[in-house]
Amino acid sequence: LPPPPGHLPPGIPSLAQFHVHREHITHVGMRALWVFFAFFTLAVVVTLIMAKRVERKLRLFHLVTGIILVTAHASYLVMACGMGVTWVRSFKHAADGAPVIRQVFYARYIDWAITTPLLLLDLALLAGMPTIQIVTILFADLVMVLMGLFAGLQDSSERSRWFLYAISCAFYLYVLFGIVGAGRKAASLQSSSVKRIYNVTSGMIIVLWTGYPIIFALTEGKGRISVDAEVICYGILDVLAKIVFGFYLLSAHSHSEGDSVVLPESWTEPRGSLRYGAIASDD
Ligand code: RET
Repeated sequence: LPPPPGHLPPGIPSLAQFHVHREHITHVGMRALWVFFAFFTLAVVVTLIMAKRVERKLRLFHLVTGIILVTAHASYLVMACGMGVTWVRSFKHAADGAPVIRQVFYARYIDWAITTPLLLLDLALLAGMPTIQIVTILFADLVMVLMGLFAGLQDSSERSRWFLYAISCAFYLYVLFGIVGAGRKAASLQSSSVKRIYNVTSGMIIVLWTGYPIIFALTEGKGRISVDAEVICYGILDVLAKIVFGFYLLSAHSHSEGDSVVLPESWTEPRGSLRYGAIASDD
């Protein structure tokens, strides 16, 4: 046992100096994580059923949406099991002057690094954007998420945390300009139903995605809201930006006959029994 304060040898700091205030998730936030996990599990099952109902060559959006939902499902499972989380110093001080450390769920950034490019891919495929523009927007989005991750983990300097945040926001703006500029231009060449679906889905992205940097600024940035509230706010946005967005796209698109994205046969049909991968069987 450490000696009681006041009985320490000279030169040894008192234990009171090591006191830190911890902001962490409680049973409310943990329960919320399990509820979001259940939502995503259900959404994966519904997507599979919806995919089975259409021809294989029309399943591109089901595939992309399915991967997005499975990733979110896995990420909520990991977080609900108490993984993918770390302690990061917050730059504020508790009422008693003690430094504050806060739990940061970095697992969600791994989720976003996979799912946000795929959500943008959904939109880009709908609009029929040129490949080079799709690649540029997807990479800008990836940089946005990675810069955000390092902003969230940066705890040696508050200024550099905000600097990384600002860079991430700049990449986010680039993505938004891509959606309203190049994306809209490509969509304007498509049928009126695709144009309408593009307007709704791109509008959803602009409104919902903007919530994420706001929550970040209030939590990892300023430490204004609790870890539980953060989990619930991100969870609601995730459900809207992944499940509601995905199902709207799937149902609206499958009702607009005639202008569905059709996969090339080589993507959906077996490659023939004569070949093992790229090598012919008699080689
Ligand atoms: C961060 C912090 C740094 C600044 C910006 C951010 C943007 C995050 C976004 C996340 C979108 C997530 C989605 C998840 C899936 O459902 C990284 C929070 C700009 C836009 C759509």
